[in-house]
Amino acid sequence: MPDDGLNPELRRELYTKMVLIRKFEEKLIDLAREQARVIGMQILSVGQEAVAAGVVKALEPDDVIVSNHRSHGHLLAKGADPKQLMAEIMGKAGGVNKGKAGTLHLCVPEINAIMTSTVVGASPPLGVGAAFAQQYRRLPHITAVFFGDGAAAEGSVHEAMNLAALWKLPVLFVCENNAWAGAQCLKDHSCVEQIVKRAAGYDMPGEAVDGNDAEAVYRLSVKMVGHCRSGKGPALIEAVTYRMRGHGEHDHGHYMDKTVLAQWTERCPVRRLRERLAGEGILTAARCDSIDAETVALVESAVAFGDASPFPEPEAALEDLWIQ
Ligand SMILES: Cc1ncc(C[n+]2csc(CCOP(=O)(O)OP(=O)(O)O)c2C)c(N)n1
Ligand SMILES: [Mg+2]
Repeated sequence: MPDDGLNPELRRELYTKMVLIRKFEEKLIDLAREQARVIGMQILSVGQEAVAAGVVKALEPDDVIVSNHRSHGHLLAKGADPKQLMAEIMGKAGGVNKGKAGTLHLCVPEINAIMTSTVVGASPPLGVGAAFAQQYRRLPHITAVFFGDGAAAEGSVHEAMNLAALWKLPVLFVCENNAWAGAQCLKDHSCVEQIVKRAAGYDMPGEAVDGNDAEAVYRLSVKMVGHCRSGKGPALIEAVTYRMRGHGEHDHGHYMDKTVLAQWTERCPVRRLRERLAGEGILTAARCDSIDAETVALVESAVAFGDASPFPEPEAALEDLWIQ
C-alpha cells in the first residue's frame, strides 16, 4: 500500500521523479528547435511536474492511468522507460509504440498507462471505460485520469463524471488547472473558475490542492485513491498550477502576462521540493546536484538511443492493427 506518511525515502523519490520529468522535457525544448530531430508538436508539462509525480506516487503499479495531450510527465511518473519514450517521441522504431504514435498518441500498456487522447475531453470517458472494466472484473484497481481545465468545459467530461458517480466506478478524476486552454484563459471559457465545485454536482468528493506542491498533491491523492478503491465511487482532484510555456513549443505564448509567469516561476515545484528537503536535511545540496547530473546523463542516453534507432519501415503501418 502507498505510504501516506511521506517518509524521507518517498520524498526523495518524488523529487527524483520530478527532476526526471523536468530534464526530459528541457531536452525536448532543445530538440524541438532542431529541424526534424523530434516530430510534431511538443506539448510539455514544465512547471506541472508535481501533479504527475504526486498523483502517480499514490497509485499501485496495477492501477491504470489515462492521459491527454500533455502526457510525458504522467508516463514518466508511472515508470515509462525514458529511452523508449524518447525514441517514440522521435518517431523511431525503438519507441514504446514502434514509432507509430509520436508524442501525441503515446501509450505504455506494460505499465498500465493504457491510453492517451489528444481529443480534448476524451480522456475522462476513456478512463470511465477502464474503470468500468475494473469494476466488472472485480479487480481491486482504480483508474486515474488526467485532463485540463479546458477539457473540464467539454460535455464529454460531464457525462463521464455523471456515469462514474452513478455506477460508483473506481475513477480518480485529476484536473490539472493550468489556467490556459491553448491561447484562451479559463475565465474566458468557463463560468466556474474552481473546477472542484463541479464535484458536488455529481455527488462525489472533490478537493483542490496546490498543484505545485508535490507533497500536498501526494497526500490528497492518497486520500482520494483510498476513496475510489473502497468502492464508494469516483473522486475529483483539482490541481491548481500554471502552464509555464506556450501551449506547445510552436507557441511562444505572447498572450501570457509576463508578471504572472514570473510569480509562478517563484513557485517552481522542483525547486520548492528541493529547498524543503535540503532545509530538513533529507537531501544535501550536493546530493541534489548529483541527482540532477545523473538525470541529465540518463536523458542524454535516451536521446542517443533514439538517434540510433531507425524510423519504422512503411510496412509496419499495417502491423498492430485491431480489426473486428
Ligand atoms: C475536441 C478538441 N477541441 C480542440 C482541440 C485543440 N486543442 C488541443 S489542446 C487544447 C487546449 C486544452 O486545454 P486544457 O484541457 O486546459 O489542457 P492543457 O493544454 O492546458 O493541458 C485545444 C483547444 C482538440 N485537440 N480537441
Ligand atoms: Mg489547461
